[in-house]
Parts: sequence; structure tokens; C-alpha cells
Amino acid sequence: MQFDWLNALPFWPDQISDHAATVDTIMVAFSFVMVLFVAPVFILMAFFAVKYRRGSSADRTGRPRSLPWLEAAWALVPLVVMMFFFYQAARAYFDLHDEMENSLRIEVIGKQWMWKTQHPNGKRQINQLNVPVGVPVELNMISQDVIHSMYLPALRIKQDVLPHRYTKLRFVATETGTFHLTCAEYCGTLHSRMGGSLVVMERDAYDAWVSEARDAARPVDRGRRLFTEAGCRGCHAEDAPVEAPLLDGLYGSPVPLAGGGSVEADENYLRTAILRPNAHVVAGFEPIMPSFREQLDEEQILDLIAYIRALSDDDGGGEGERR
Ligand code: HEC
Ligand SMILES: [Cu+2]
Repeated sequence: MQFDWLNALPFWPDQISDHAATVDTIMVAFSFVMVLFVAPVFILMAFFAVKYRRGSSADRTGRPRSLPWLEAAWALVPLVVMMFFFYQAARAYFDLHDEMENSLRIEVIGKQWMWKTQHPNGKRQINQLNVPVGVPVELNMISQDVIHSMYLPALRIKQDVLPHRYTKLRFVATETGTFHLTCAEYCGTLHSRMGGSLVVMERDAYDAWVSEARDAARPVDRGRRLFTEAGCRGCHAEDAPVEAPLLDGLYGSPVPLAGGGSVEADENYLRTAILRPNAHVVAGFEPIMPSFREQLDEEQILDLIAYIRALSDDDGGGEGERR
């Protein structure tokens, strides 16, 4: 269900995705129904105020009848109508959170007071997010300090960006152009300047633009180097002197935990494994891994995760490198 005419209204804000169209439709339909419910109350109020004003000759004899069907109707009809809206809104929300095939993954780091974005080949931007039109995009976001909130009004999406935990936003932009990007969480003195633009480009233009970053190292390559330099490989290698799990094939698979149960190894799992190794210890291993909380910044953690994720690709990291 979408009202296509909304977007044609001259004053309507930019609406550049199917999700945005759905949100607008629900919002407008809901407002309309609210008016239907509220208007009779005010109209009758005004009418009765006039009819029963002091000195009028209106009939004031009581009408003590109760009308059970009427009472039932005004409880049940709104209930059914509201459940319909609840269903539509919940569906739009779940659709938004569905994983998308072959999505372009962009890392976003929020900090007081700017947005840093990074494309898969290592190209970086500040306060700007360039994406190709018609391609599913997944933002993997984290904050370096306080809670921020990524808000892309033209796409009608908003998501808190937290310290210590990755959150995601997924969208497919359907129109090219430059749109607003901003922080929707009051995050300190210069919060109001924490804005920028979302630039939706034609696919070719995006490809040409993103490959301009010749000197940028890919996160996965930086991650591989860091894996050795930070000493991870000293334990997490087949010939290492200590017992530590191999990380090949780890990403996306369930990990049995020492305390029983298991968790899926997603980005947040990997992050915790690196920063707070004792939060979940892998079954069959000793909790000897040191915390790297003090050594690594957000970008380095993202690099390591990019590397560990690549170890799970079918071709062994895409670089033919196996430990
Ligand atoms: C002193 C040896 C040691 C070093 C150094 C070390 N680890 Fe570990 N790591 C372990 C051990 C032992 C475990 C399993 C026990 C646990 O979960 O704490 C582990 C667990 C992990 C896990 C979870 C593995 C799984 O199968 O679920 C990840 C991810 C990980 N380490 C990443 C790293 C990264 C990245 C570094 C470098 C920044 C690193 N480790 C450095 C010993 C080490
Ligand atoms: Cu902010």
C-alpha cells in the first residue's frame, strides 16, 4: 500500500526509497483516521455548547438509556483500525531489518562531532556518504564516544549509533541527488553541526568515484597486517605455542561457549572477543587472551573484523592466503 501522489506534492519532503514511501503512506493514512476519530468529538462539543447554552429552550429531560452496541462499537472499531496500522507499521519495520543479498557495506564511525564513513576499498569520507542508486546498502555503525543517531530523512530511517556496539541501517536509494544526513541525538555542544550529506550517485559514477582512492589500503589488508603486528597471530595460528581457536570460518557460525550454550559470531561477538575476551570464553579453551581495549582504536577494530570476516569467505579471504 503506497500513496504515490504524496511524492508529487510540491512541498512534500524528498522521498527516495520504497521504505520512505511506505512510511509516508502509513503516516498520512494514520493522520487521516485520527481526524475521523477526533473531528466528531469537537464538532459535537461545539454543537452542544450552542444547543444547551444557558437560556436556550432545548429539551433537557434526561436520557438514561444505555446503548451496549454503541459502546461496544466505539471500543471495537478503533481496535480493529489500530491493529491494521500496527500490522502495516510492524511489517515496514521488519522489512527494514531484513538482511539484503549482495549489499554494499559501509562502515560509519560517529564521534563528537562528525561522521566518518569508509567504503569497502578503504575510501574514506567525513560528513558525507556517497552511495550508488538502486544498490542495497548496509551501514555498520559505531560511536567513538557518546550516543549519536544516524538520521537520513529522505529515506525515512534513523538509528542510534552506540559506543561499544555495532548497529545497522539498511536501505536502497531509488533516486540520485544530494540529501540531508544528520545526527538526531543531542550529543553535546556542537551537536547541531554534526550533519552532512547523503549523495546518491549513478552506479558508474559511484564506481569511478570510489576507485579514485588509489592510496587507500583496504580494511581487510590493514586488518591482516594488524593481526600479525598486534600479536594475534602469535596465538591464533596452527603452529602457535598456545591453544587458541583458529578463526577461519568463524564469522557467521555458532560458537559453543565454556559456560554452555552458544552464540553466533557476528560483528558484535568479534568485537567483544577482542576487547573483553572473558565476556564469553570459547568451550575447550583457557581464558588466557588479553584484552586489547587499550591498544586498538575503532578503525583498527573494524579492520581486524574485516579480516576475520574475510577468512570465512569461500575463497579463504579472497587473497589466497591461509595460515
Ligand atoms: C595470548 C594468546 C592470544 C592472543 C595474543 C590473542 N588471542 Fe584471541 N583468543 C585466545 C584464546 C585462548 C581464545 C579462546 C578463549 C576465549 O574465548 O577467550 C581466543 C579467542 C578469540 C576469539 C573468539 C574465537 C572463537 O572461536 O569464537 C577471537 C575473535 C579472537 N580471539 C581474536 C583475537 C584477535 C583479533 C587478537 C589480536 C588483536 C587476539 N585474539 C589475540 C588467545 C589469544
Ligand atoms: Cu551526534
